[in-house]
Amino acid sequence: MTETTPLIASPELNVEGFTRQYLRELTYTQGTTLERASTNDKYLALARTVRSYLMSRWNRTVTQQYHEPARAVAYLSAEFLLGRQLDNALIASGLEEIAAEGLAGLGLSLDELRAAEVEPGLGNGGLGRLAACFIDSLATMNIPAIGYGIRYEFGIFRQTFVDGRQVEEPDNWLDNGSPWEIARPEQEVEISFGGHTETTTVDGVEKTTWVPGWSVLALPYNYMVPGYLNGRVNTLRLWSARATHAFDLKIFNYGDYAEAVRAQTFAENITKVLYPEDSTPQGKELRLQQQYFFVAASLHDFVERVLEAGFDLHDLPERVAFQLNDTHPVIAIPELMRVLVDLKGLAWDEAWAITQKCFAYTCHTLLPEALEVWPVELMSRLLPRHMEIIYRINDEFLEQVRAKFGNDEMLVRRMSIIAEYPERAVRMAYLASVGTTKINGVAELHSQLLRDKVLNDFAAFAPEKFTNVTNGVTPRRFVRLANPGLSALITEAIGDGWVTDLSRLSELEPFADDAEFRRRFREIKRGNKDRLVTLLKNRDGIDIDPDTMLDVMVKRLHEYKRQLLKVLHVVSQYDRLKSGAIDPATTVHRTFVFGAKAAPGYQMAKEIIALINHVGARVNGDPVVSQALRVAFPANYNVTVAETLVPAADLSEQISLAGKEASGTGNMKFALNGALTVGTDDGANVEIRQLVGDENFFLFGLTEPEASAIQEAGYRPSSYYEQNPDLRRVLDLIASGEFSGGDRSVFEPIVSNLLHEDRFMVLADFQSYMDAQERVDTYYRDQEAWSRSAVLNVARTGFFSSDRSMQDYLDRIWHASPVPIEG
Ligand code: B1N
Repeated sequence: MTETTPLIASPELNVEGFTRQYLRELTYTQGTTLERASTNDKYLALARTVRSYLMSRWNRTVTQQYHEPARAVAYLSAEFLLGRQLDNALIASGLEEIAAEGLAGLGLSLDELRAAEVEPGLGNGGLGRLAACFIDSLATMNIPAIGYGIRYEFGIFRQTFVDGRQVEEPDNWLDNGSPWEIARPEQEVEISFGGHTETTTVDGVEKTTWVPGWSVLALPYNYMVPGYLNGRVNTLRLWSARATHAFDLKIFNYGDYAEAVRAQTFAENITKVLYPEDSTPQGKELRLQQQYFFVAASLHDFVERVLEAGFDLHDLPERVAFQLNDTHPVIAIPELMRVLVDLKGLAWDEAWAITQKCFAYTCHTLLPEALEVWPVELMSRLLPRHMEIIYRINDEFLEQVRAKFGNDEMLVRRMSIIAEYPERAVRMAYLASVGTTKINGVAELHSQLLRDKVLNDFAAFAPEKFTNVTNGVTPRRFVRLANPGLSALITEAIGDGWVTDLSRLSELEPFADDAEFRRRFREIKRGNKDRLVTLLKNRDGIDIDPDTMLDVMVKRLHEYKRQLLKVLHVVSQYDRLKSGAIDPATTVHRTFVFGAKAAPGYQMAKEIIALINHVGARVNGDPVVSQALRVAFPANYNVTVAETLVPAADLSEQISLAGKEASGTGNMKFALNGALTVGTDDGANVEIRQLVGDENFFLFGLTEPEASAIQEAGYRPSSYYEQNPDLRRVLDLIASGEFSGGDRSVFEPIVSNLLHEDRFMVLADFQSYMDAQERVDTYYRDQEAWSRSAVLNVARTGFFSSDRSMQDYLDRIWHASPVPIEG
């Protein structure tokens, strides 16, 4: 491709240039005037203005990639939880101050307009947000990378509370226009499903073809992924489903207009909605359709469009590393085999060697029920050719297992990609383990447990495949953007290099002992609390007191994360304040902030939400208790809320049962913003504590080996109830109807589950948690000591930048190198 487009300069990077471009967008794109424009018009014009500054960088990046192809990373993920785009684009383009000034000159407020953006909630929680952090880091580190995912028409549901219970509403994020995406209908891809396979023998060679039953179109939408001030803009490509034209036409020709429109709807269903399950896949047919849909479109896109014509596919591993974000895209493995063998005519063994080299797999869980399996019946019906390919992969793999370990049929059955019970099903994590070069966990402890427990047979078979990459978060969004006050203080102290090299935060260490620095640090924290006060007041009508300790637990609602343990602590404090055991005047005043969505079908999680809200109402309504203790549970916690909440927090609650949280990433965001952690020895907490030091972290609870040992010996939660009078009071109080208007039946299922099952050992860790909270109170009274620890948390957690995670993936898995953008 020779470029003949005359160079169109970006708008000038000054207030005048910005203002001119803004008025142009308002006039020519929005078709309105300053006087008539709605807030949404003004926001859209702003978004397009900022976008126009990044556009030539985007073009330059794509053109350079075309002329100097290098090994690229293709990150395949069913979720990208991006958060708002405007702010990030503003800092990446260096436009922040210019935009604020330019808008002010027109009588507009940047803050007001940025609040008009509806965030794309195309993910559930940590896994989706991690993908968004990773592509931000790859762009900033100048790595040729492309993200591939799904453009859900409805992202994660909007949560509201009715009588304290969760109600889900559709997330119409596209309703007000979507200025950050560019559709490329001419690059659509046809994706097929169903039908049957046919095998013929030509010149003694067997050849199988798939004769599909139906197909849909995958329409790509491109999103900019701007690097931070480095001239690179990578691409995130999200696929949307449409009916095929042929299908339409055929029905139109029969004259059945209504049927043709129905077909359209049927096709578009595939990308209609994000499944709101976090860690508990439901095995729904539509979900498998989604997975195959985006994966097949992405592989096709890379092979047929990104690679130059005539590219020798034997060299594919030199040009791409496909990273599989959990098992959701693992169907890509048999799909690439199908492309190479059936469509491109490569021999099976060659194709298999290429496939294994191209893929790597990240596992994000330890819960056995979270590992995806697809019934063979469903897989054969929807993807008959892929099912055959999986069988052959499995047969050859199990032959190797026998060759290596002898004819241990128990072992062979354990390692088979096909499970036999309770029904025949494809174990996607096993397929991923067999079909990739590398398998990684997301924190040291998690990777070790993967090797020792969840995938131990596979680790014995191919130990060299297993590695760890501890998660990270992007410092651009979660420090620089979310915490402007702290960012300015850090930059004043050590310069601004930390934004792209977070390890430099260690240079802050000496400032922990500087009283003036600590005073300013506290002042910033206080200012961040004021921002949160305003947000919760305006958004939720919730009043919180910025002079209390902000004790925050925000994450998906799941029993293993143990929001219940936090509730038991709140109830215990309530009880002690009410009974006079502690004095509301002298105790440390706390605001407990919760944020959590429950999967809509997860009953127990929804009961726990109701319990939090009911306890909150009782606590906040009690004239004595509420002097010292308040509960705030804003509905619909999302990335946008996190950006105000995280910088305001004093205490970060990371209290999962040891061995259950793969990593956690909220834990990193809080520590980086100077909250202290009360946490178990789980996930990345382990590494946070090692780095910040025991004296700056409130550790409690069983270790993973201890918890496992108790489980093996037979865990009896009621024994803790019987032996601990404090715990008994708390559980009895909940059971008494104290928080349910006297109705004892409402929370009975929760209490009874804790007493008789308690899968995640809440009762076993209760006392240890209460003791840790006692230490928190004592420490918080010494504000100098507390803020010293808080500064040290910031100074010592630079390791948790997603830039570092990306460097680890590059070194251990991808082996790709930076390509700076010229010009
Ligand atoms: O992935 C995060 C980790 O920090 C968390 O510890 C982990 O819980 C989270 C099915 C998941 N694991 N599995 C999921 C999400 C959606 C879905 O449909 C599973 N999310 C995690 C990042 O590594």
